Amino acid sequence: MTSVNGGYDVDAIRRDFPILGESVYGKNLVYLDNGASAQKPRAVIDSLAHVYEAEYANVHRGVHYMSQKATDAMEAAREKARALINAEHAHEAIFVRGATEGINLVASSWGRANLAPGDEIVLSVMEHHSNIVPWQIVAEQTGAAIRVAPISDEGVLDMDALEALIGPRTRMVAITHVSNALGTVVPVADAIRLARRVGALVLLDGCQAVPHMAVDVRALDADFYVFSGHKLYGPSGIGVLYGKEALLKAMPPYQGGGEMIESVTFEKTTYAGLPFKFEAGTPHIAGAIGLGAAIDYVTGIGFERIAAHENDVLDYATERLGALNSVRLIGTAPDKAAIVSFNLEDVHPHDVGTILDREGVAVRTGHHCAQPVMDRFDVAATVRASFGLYNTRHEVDALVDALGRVQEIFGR
Ligand code: C6P
Repeated sequence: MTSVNGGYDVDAIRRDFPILGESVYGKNLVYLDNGASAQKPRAVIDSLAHVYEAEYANVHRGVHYMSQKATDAMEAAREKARALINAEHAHEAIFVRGATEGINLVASSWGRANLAPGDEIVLSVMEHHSNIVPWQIVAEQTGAAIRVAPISDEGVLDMDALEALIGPRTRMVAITHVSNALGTVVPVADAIRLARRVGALVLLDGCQAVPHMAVDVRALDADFYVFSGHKLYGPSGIGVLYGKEALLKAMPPYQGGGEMIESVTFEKTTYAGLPFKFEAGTPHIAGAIGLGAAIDYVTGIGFERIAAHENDVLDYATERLGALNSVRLIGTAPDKAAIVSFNLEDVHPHDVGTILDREGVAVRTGHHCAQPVMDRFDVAATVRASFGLYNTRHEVDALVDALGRVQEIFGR
């Protein structure tokens, strides 16, 4: 079952992921919940074990050998994160717990320092709650207002409406690069051009983009970009906030504590430089190093090949699901990445998910932390299959067969 994509050997790739050999309820695991979190290749698992076996101590503090070794390994991982998104400087890559913390950091630090009553933050309808709620909190604290750009029935961002919303009061445009609920790829470069006309900043939520495509923050001219390690085949509890150096330098710290200071007295405390100013406390050392291993893994395969493979699986899934009369696809944008959301007639998505699970097929059901998207399509929830670099057409067949089982049970 080798893919036809330039020698992309999906069987060999699958063997890199031990968990894919597991069975659930006596069936082969068909893991189609990568949008929630991706599985880990042996290289990442080994790197975590290696940290604790051979190079663990606290970082940036000790003069001793092990501390030095752990520090070097963590800083090497930061350099890998820099290269992954083509940032100019490694110190523009701040290690955070994940995309959620990255957005909260910007909303809180930049937002409280720069927003005033009358200022506007522009979001889109298809944001994850992580890119809505932090802005609502800072809007409440500063008197700024939130404006929301609509999407079409296909789930495409309405660029005319976005253009009309971005005006002289806009200070920040915070939008997703790829929608987690719909799979839509947003033309973020165009959105950034619109923001530039009025001097507004742009934060891109790259959580669902970074695992599927090459990202170049400099070519995009993004001001801030966030992603989570666990969706990129790395550990959970670690992610990256990219910010342009000048912006990060001007921002006040988000949290205070060890590691982020230059000197502390009760009279006056001065802060460390980048990236440490934003990394208070002992970081997720092994997580950062494991994320570096994950970055090596995906870049070793290459995003062009990953995208070609995943798009083939996505097209096949769209075709097979679209051919079922009982299926309503939700999110049919022409440009999509690795996600297919749908409902099955009047069967509740949770019932669908539960039956699929008994067939060994793992999908996510619910509102996907994107309730405004559910409201937009007038549904309470959807079933979402989200693909990764190891999924196959054969697994799409398993999903479709399992949906047949749902229809049997519900007498459809
Ligand atoms: N979406 C999903 O099943 P964290 O939890 O911080 O790693 O990522 C938050 C987040 C932010 N933006 C987007 C676009 C996301 O998809 C997510 C996480 C998962 O869709 C879990 S809710």
